[in-house]
Parts: sequence; structure tokens; C-alpha cells
Amino acid sequence: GKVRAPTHIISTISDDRGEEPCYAGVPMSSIVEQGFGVGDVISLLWFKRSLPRYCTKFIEICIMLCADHGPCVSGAHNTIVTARAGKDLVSSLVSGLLTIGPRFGGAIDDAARYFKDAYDRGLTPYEFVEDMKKKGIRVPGIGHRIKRGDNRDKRVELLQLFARTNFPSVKYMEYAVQVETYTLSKANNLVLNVDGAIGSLFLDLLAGSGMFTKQEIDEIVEIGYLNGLFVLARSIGLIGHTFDQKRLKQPLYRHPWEDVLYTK
Ligand code: Q5B
Repeated sequence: GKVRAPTHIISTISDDRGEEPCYAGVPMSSIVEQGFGVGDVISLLWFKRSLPRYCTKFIEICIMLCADHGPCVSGAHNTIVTARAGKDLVSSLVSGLLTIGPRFGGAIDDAARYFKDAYDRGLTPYEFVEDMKKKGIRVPGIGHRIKRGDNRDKRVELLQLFARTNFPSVKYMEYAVQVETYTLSKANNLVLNVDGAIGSLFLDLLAGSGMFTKQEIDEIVEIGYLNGLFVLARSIGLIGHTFDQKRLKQPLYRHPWEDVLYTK
């Protein structure tokens, strides 16, 4: 019989060998004919399944809301400086992307991990936050440089409104809101931020949609899929900032001496 030569790569999400490429078995023509959006494409390529419309709409809202947050945030700043140094699009983009991490935009996975663990173990918000404090770990998804208890993040409110209207259950988000109520009683900047809102709501999407087994949810949270949403979304803005600087023919950036504390 035929002997199968050993392969060096295993791939399960897409196939380009036939007449048309397929994403998780769905041919490109169906994707176009059925009017799929980017949320559906993410569902197929990341989660290997078609998700209900409210889930794909939620993914699309996350992408739209996180696409940009002005020129002053870490990612945009790096991209702007790189573009002004005369570098190309990809270099400018990745220099911004490389700032995404536990403090900036990359706290979604850890927010999901910690909120899930605390909720599933039945910890009160007080027990959870104080336990984190004892361990010296900042609560991921809590805190913002410019948002405050009396100046909430509109993006968080929009995500919460969509989920409360469309999700079968928002138990993880409600838990995150209770955590926020407690952290706000400690300091006015300790709001639920956009990373925490997406992290907790994605847990609700995974648990409430009936599309994932418990084992699959644990694997998604453990591997850490959710920072990918911020990376993907913010790439849109970072590309925009690159074009903006090139269009404006901005010169090489040099930070002013007056803004540096030179000390021994
Ligand atoms: N404290 C975000 O801090 C920030 C605490 C906390 C307990 C916390 C901080 C933090 C967790 C990571 C996180 C996502 C670094 C943020 C984003 C996208 C963005 C960005 C944009 C966009 C801000 C002052 C006092 C200290 C701290 C305590 C602070 N956070 N305690 N748990 N989570 N959060 N990141 O303002 O006693 O004085 O020592 O790490 O979720 O990135 O728009 O900018 O779209 O681009 O630098 O929205 O919260 O405050 O470091 O001076 O702390 O609060 O221990 O206490 P700040 P600090 P003490 S969304």
C-alpha cells in the first residue's frame, strides 16, 4: 500500500489546496456569499468553529473599540517615533505592537485567568483583591492612567451594554464589576479597564454560548487567545499612525532635554 511520508508541519485551521481556500472547512465563496464579517473569520481561524451572530458581533465590537486610543499611548508613541525615524510600515507597526504587554493592552488574558479562578473558587471581591495584594500582584484588568471612577471608560460601558442585552449570562462580568466596586473604594483610578471588560466578558461568551466544552474553555484561557484581540485591533490604529506621520512628512523625533531629569 501507500506509505505516507512523515510531515514536518501539522495544520488544522485552513487549507489552500483545493479550488478555493477554506477556513476551518468553510470555503471562501461561502464566507463571501453568506455575508460573513471579520468576527466570523476570527471564529473560524482562532476557534475553529462558526459562532452565533451575537458572539461574532461582540468580537467585532472589541476590534472596533480597541483599534486606537490616541497618539499618547505606549504603542502609538513607539510607532510614531519609528515612522519619524524613516522606517517602513512593518517596522513602525511592530515597534508599536512590541509595547503590548501586562501593563498596556496585554492584560486581557491574565484578567480572564484571574477573574475566572477567583469566581470559580467562590472568592468574594474583597478576598480576591486582598489575596492579590498579599502576593504583590496588580489585579489585571483594573486601573487606568486617565480613566477614573468619575470619568469611566466609554468603551467599557459600551461592551457591558452590548453583553447585558445580548449574552445569555454575564456572571463573570458582574463579578469583575463587584471587584471594581471594591478597588474603587481604595483608589479612584482603579476602574475596570478595557482589558478587564473584554477578559471577563469573553469568559461569559465562552461559558454562556454553549459552543465550548469546559475543557476547551480551560485550554483557551490557559493558552491565552484574548490578547490577540487587542493586538489585532490596535494594529489598525498603529498602521494609521504610520501613514499619518508619513503624510505629514514629520521629521526625526528627538525628545527635548527639558523633559529629562539628568541626575547622578
Ligand atoms: N494600582 C494600567 O497604573 C496601570 C493596580 C493597583 C492593584 C491594580 C495599572 C496596572 C493592571 C494592568 C492592566 C491594562 C499601569 C490597562 C490599556 C489600554 C489603553 C491604555 C491607555 C488603550 C495604570 C498607583 C497606585 C499604586 C499601585 C495601585 C494600580 N493598578 N493596585 N491592582 N491593577 N493595571 N493594564 O496609573 O499604594 O501607590 O503603590 O498595572 O490592566 O492598557 O489608554 O492609556 O486603549 O490604549 O501608572 O486603555 O493600573 O498607576 O502605577 O502609579 O499606581 O495604584 O500599586 O499603589 P498607573 P501607578 P501605591 S488598559
